Amino acid sequence: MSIVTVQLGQCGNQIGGEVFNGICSDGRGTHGLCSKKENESYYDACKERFFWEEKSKVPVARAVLVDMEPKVISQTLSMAARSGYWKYDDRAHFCQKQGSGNNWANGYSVHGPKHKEVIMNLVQKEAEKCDRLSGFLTIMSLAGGTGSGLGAFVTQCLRDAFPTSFILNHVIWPYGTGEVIVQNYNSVLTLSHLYQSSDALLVHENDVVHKICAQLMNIKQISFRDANQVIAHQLGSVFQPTYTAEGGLHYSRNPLGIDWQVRPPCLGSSVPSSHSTNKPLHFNTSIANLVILRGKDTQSVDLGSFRDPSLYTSWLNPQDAFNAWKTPRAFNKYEKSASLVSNLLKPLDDVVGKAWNMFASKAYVHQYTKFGIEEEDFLDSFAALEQVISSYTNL
Ligand SMILES: Nc1nc2c(ncn2[C@@H]2O[C@H](COP(=O)(O)OP(=O)(O)OP(=O)(O)O)[C@@H](O)[C@H]2O)c(=O)[nH]1
Ligand SMILES: [Mg+2]
Repeated sequence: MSIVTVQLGQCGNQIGGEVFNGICSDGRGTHGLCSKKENESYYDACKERFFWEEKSKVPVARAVLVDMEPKVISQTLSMAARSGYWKYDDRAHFCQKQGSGNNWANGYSVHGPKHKEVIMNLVQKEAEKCDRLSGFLTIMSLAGGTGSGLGAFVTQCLRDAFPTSFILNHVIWPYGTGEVIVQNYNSVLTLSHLYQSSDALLVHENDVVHKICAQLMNIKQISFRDANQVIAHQLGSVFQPTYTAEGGLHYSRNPLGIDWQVRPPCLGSSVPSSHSTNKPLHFNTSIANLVILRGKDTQSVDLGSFRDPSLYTSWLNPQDAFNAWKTPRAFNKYEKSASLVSNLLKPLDDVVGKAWNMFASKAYVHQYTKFGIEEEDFLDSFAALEQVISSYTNL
């Protein structure tokens, strides 16, 4: 099964490059713990999933790179080519001269419709190269203008063009004290739109990743590159091949095929009540947890505590809500590794609250109406996300 990745904006392209780098170096590596045959079958599955092979035999990423400015794309292309182990297709990128200026409306309402055809043609070409397409992975930030606005638009186009394919959106949550003044607006608009067309959102918070770099890795001057390597590592540990449930030497599990997220039954579009922060909210109930174990002794690990019914909402059987994927092939030279994918809500509540406070004084709203995003659109987005928060808190 293959995944087509769409990298959007500065953040999406920089992270995408690190993801393919990490996946390729993990895949190529050999591990003493595993037989040659096992390593080969792992690498074959990894290549089928993320790369196609040209005559030159250098794996080519199944990816489309999109940004409204050229710099990051050209850096990302040459970084890949320099590695010598994999590359991007020279024709699979699209850029313009000037970014979206951190304006979601510019990305969504201007650049989106204007460049829809060429972007979707590139995606179509990548999809046609897959014998078995398992779905799409988009990578973007929530706070800028291109990744978030154009990314939301492109996700809708993907949904229309590939109605039965799985769409997973990986999004970067901005730093709490961010660099972009309108980051909470952009985040609210993106999330509410993705919610309509995406099958699953996978989130990394920049603050959390920063903490990992500072406290666990002891990095003094933390760059985006450091953060992106942590993110790429975590994504790789989720997306690299694992055995199917039946066990045996079959790396055929579709990593996009699980029920990552349960949609609330309806998305209201009424005007939201003013955002209250003093009522106690409960964030700890899970809809689903996925644990991925790789390396030594995976069969003997006790995962019983993940099956505790009190972790999950009462209408779900913990047996269905919890998934464990295991494989003896070690990830990235770790003897053993474990990754957890779980649902999180707290940051959503914070971002919606901050955006709502800003919206109440109509700050910066004219920058959006200028490009055709009206106050009504903001209100619909707030209402949709309030509904999500309420559905999750009532689990
Ligand atoms: N983790 C991580 N975050 C990034 C990176 N680059 C930018 N960001 C975050 O992304 C947000 C800014 O969005 P960008 O991706 O730069 O914006 P863009 O999509 O290029 O949009 P425009 O520049 O407005 O056209 C901020 O929250 C940054 O912290 C990166 O390489 N890694
Ligand atoms: Mg940019």
